[in-house]
Amino acid sequence: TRPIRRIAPSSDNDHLASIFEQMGAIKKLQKDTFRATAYQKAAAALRAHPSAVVSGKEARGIAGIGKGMAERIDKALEPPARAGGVKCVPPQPMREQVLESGHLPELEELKRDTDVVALRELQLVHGVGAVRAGALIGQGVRAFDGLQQLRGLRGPVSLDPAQRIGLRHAEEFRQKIPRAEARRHEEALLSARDASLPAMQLVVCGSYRRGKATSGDIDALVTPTDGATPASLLARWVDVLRESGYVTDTLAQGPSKFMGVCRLPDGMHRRLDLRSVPPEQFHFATLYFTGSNLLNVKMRLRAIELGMTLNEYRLERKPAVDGQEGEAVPAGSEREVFEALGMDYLEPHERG
Ligand code: DCP
Ligand code: MG
Ligand code: MN
Repeated sequence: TRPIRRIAPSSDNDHLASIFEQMGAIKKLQKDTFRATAYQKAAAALRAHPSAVVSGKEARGIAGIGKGMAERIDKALEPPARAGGVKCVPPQPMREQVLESGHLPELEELKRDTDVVALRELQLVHGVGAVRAGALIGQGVRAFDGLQQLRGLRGPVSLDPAQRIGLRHAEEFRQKIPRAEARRHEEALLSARDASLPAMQLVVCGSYRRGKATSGDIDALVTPTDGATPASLLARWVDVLRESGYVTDTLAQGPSKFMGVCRLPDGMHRRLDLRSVPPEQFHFATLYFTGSNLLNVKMRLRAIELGMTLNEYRLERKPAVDGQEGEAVPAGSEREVFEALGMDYLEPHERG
């Protein structure tokens, strides 16, 4: 009973889509069916779109995104006004952060509504998104009490296995990982690597690599150094970590991505994200997986200005003829990616 949900091939617009799903769910709760539908359509269009949308103008070209939604996309992509930064692009594990950081002003206002508070609480359960949370509220499940209710609930409310795991660890997942603990996760991962898979490069990325005092989860990137495929490496790596008791649950697993739960022998359950890439993508993936989200958005925009495309896999020049493959710009380090974009290099702790 392990691989649970398939990971969609492109999650580039997840952040925008979930903001719109939030709005859709809220409008539905408020019986504003017309707007609810518009938001849901826009969210679905964004999820189906194969590449990261970086402006409202660009989004206008997508079926299902009209002028109003395009304006909201621009607002949602705006860098945060407050210094010291709320994140621009919310990460997946805790959907709460979508609400916490959405600078869509309408969303900010709505947050005070009691149903919306409930919507947010329920989404603390990993895997419970706006749609499911809205349905639960419709059944009278509310706020944090809702979590307790949910545990005993039978019948019409069904939770999939990943949602059950999220629910089981909900209180622990709410708590940030202190840096000292994150460092011990890094040590544990490195020694498991040394003992079992020495032909693997490993770097702990995310907020930990950016030097943050606390982290929401542990993000680790691996690449084979012996010609193995990233997929076989990831499968073996997860097996090693599961056998040692470090990985306790799997939320979703694909060929290059693992989302699950881990814990140190004496520690709390923590969210763990693993990614495995081929060596030629390693520096692009390190850059992406280190973030911040906001820096990633900035760098992608900068690439577009220069007629290039940057993503977690590569940097390429736009092809002269549409439909042809773009010319890849190689990078032997993160620094070379910054250089190719004409940007000053930022050390990880300077990346926001
Ligand atoms: N990332 C991104 N866009 C997303 C999700 C993630 O660019 N929608 C990138 C940048 C993030 C990195 O992946 O820094 C890791 O994602 P996390 O969600 O784990 O975010 P952080 O590690 O930065 O913060 P946290 O401490 O909340 O985990
Ligand atoms: Mg993280
Ligand atoms: Mn993560």
